Amino acid sequence: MVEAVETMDGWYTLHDMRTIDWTSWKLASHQEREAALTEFNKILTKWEAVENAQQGSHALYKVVGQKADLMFMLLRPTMEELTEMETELNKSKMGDFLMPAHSYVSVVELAKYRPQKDGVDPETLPETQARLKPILPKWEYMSFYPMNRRREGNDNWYTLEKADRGKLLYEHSMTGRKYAGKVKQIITGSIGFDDWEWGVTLFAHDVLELKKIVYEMRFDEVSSRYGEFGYFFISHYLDKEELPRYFHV
Ligand code: 76R
Repeated sequence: MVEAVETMDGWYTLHDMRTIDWTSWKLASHQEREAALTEFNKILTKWEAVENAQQGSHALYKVVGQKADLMFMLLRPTMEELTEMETELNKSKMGDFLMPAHSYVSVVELAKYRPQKDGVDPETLPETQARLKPILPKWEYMSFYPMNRRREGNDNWYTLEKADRGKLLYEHSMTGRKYAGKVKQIITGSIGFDDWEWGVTLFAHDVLELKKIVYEMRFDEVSSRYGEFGYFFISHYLDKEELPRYFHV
């Protein structure tokens, strides 16, 4: 039996994708639409206060293509809070127009593959804590996709020795570093929570960098031999101030 890897787990994460019921929205009265927007704005302002107090984070993106219209990425210290946020949204007036398109539940994850330095548990370091409880960068573009590690014949991630997995992930991280400042990644673990093993959330200023990093990583052994990928949501940032224009009909 090979040794598992210890994970460091941070904030719980919900990717909540919605399709807007534009037909109902257009049929609603001007007053109803205004009231829905005002209340929605209030909810977002409340979430901003939580983020400013570093008790969670959130971001709202517009999905390109027909998979959804909006993608909320929500992070909180407990899973219960995520349910509360989802329910609050559903009960709000705007909720009447936000049809579920997809969702993904996970938790921010870092793996302890690297040997401990000077006997210091990396989880106690402030930089680790900041990565486990990330304030989302709100860069222009966000891509979300789930993935698995393969277990097929000779390509079985889960029968590899821990040191070998660590080496492959180290090589992978070297590819990642080339994109410093261009792509920010948040890896969330979803084993036991959702249908795939990890969620990958990438942020970029230039959307093409998202294609470039994912393509380049396909050639890293950890992806070429052991990576299995789900579906992709590609989206661009929706600022709170932009909401009246976005919802204007
Ligand atoms: O501890 C660390 O975070 C640094 C080393 C590192 C690990 C352990 C690292 C660095 N990653 C790690 C783990 Mn990653 N990552 C992905 C994807 O599309 C694809 O091919 C893969 C999707 C991207 C784009 C990406 C980016 N990484 C993981 C894991 C968990 C593995 C496990 O336990 O089996 C997954 C699923 C995963 C996937 N990774 C980096 C990046 C980038 C940009 C870095 C460099 C970060 C930096 O050092 O600044």
